[in-house]
Amino acid sequence: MRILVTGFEPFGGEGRNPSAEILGLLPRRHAGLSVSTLLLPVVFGESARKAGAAIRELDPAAVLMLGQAGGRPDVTVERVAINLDDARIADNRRKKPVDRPIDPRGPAAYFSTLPVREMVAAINAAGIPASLSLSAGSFVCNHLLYSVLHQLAAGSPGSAGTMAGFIHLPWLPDQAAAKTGQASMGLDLQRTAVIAAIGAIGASLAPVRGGTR
Ligand code: PCA
Repeated sequence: MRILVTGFEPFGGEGRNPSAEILGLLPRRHAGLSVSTLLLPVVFGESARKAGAAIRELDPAAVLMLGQAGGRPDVTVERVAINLDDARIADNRRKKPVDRPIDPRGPAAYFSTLPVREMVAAINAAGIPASLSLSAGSFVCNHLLYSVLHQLAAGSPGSAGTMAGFIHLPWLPDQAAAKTGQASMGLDLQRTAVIAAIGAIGASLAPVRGGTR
């Protein structure tokens, strides 16, 4: 069985994004899962199309998307994606949609289909602050999560039963260094958190191991 882990390029004028840097630091296998990684552009539309193509090609059992949520003090496992693009800043192609549905015919929201509570528990058990989040925002991360869950719900070929969800990561210490009073977390802890979350996902898939994936 395979897990696809995605990360995002830096955006908003910053030089780093922990979600990009973690991709190269993950083990190739963990918790019974082969780990594939994909770096995505911080661009409405294009990010979702690239992820969708990789899901069709790889047919993973799970998709774990990662992004940076600067200012959050802990690792947040997102519970929900909403059908709304509403950008406060431009994406990396200068697109800045305001109050636009992602799909006018789509449902208002989707729940993550990953074992979110177990993921938080696994990260906490590794000694790292983490919590559930009720909003992935309305920028490219929410757009990607909604679009991937929408694609999977539509049962496009090669995606039957694939679970998907999102983790937002804090700023790295040097990103927060010049921003007075802002929270951050070192890359090594963030990496350990993501590996713990993959462990929880692998454990939740274990009962179906030996199936078609
Ligand atoms: N965070 C942004 C987009 C890319 C990223 O890493 C977000 O939270 O929408």
